[in-house]
Amino acid sequence: MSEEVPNFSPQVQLERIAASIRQARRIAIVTHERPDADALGSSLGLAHALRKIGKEVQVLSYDYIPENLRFLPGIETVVRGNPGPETDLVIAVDAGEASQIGERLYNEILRHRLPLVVVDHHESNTGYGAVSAIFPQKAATAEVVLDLIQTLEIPPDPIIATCLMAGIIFDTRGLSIPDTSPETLESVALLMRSGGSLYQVMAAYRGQHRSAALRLWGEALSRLQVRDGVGWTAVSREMYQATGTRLEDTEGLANFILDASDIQISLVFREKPEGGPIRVSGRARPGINLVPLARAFRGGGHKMAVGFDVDLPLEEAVQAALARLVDLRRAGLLEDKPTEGR
Ligand SMILES: [Mn+2]
Repeated sequence: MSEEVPNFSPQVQLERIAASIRQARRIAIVTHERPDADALGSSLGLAHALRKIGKEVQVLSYDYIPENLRFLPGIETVVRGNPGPETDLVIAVDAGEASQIGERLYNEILRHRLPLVVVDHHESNTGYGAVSAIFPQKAATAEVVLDLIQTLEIPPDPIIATCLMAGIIFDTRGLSIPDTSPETLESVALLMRSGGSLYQVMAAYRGQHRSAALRLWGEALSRLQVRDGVGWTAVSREMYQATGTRLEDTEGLANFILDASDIQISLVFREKPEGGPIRVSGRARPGINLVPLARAFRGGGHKMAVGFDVDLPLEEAVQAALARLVDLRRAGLLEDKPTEGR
């Protein structure tokens, strides 16, 4: 693939992607592993739009679709599988690095030499596509997709609008993070006028937790520890058993803990019911960058929201991650230097 650095104006980038879409007939849309609302909402919104102009479109993902994203219109059309050799164009959305698409999918793209274009908002995007539209000033990839489908002169319908709105609402944590701009609100307004349901998306965002999940959170919260603005807790296999819950019932817990007034960084350590490494979710307030912590354990994410695995027993994993956090913080490596235009 080309190593092109995207230094064209946003409109030129969008025109170039639009041109490759117009030429293609069979299009595969791929996104990052462990897909979130922006990944799936952007993929599905784009897929619906491209079908409206006669394209044959598949959304591909090997990963489990989280329960709270099943409300996305068309979620049942996401298929596990590879883009076949007959694919004319692969569009990667919301994936900052080729590796995030997943080895299996990416290898197939390389093997069949399929043209790959990238639509994203991660500042860290490596520009792995032949053509890219990467707008770090956007709060969500869904906003970039909205610009793209407008460039293609496809008016958003209620289905497209709800999918894209989900990407924006979830990635901005309900329009609450500093990346939320007047343009973000204008995108949401446009999507509402197109028939998207802000009510439905917000309800899904707030999380329709089962009562069993609330009991699990209660267990986890009663064990919350706080030191120097870092709040952490651990979820053990016994806790899932006692409450009748699963790993995904912890979704949202790290954000919830971060809302405590005396906590600037939250970490939730989770055993998986089936065993394996400890999965860690980290969240932080503006001005803190958790990516170096995630990288130290070969994970990744955004400055204020990361995920990584620690291959140790639960209590040792907690101690290892906290020790690394303290070291990085002391070295000043978790400070988020202000960047231009954000
Ligand atoms: Mn995103």
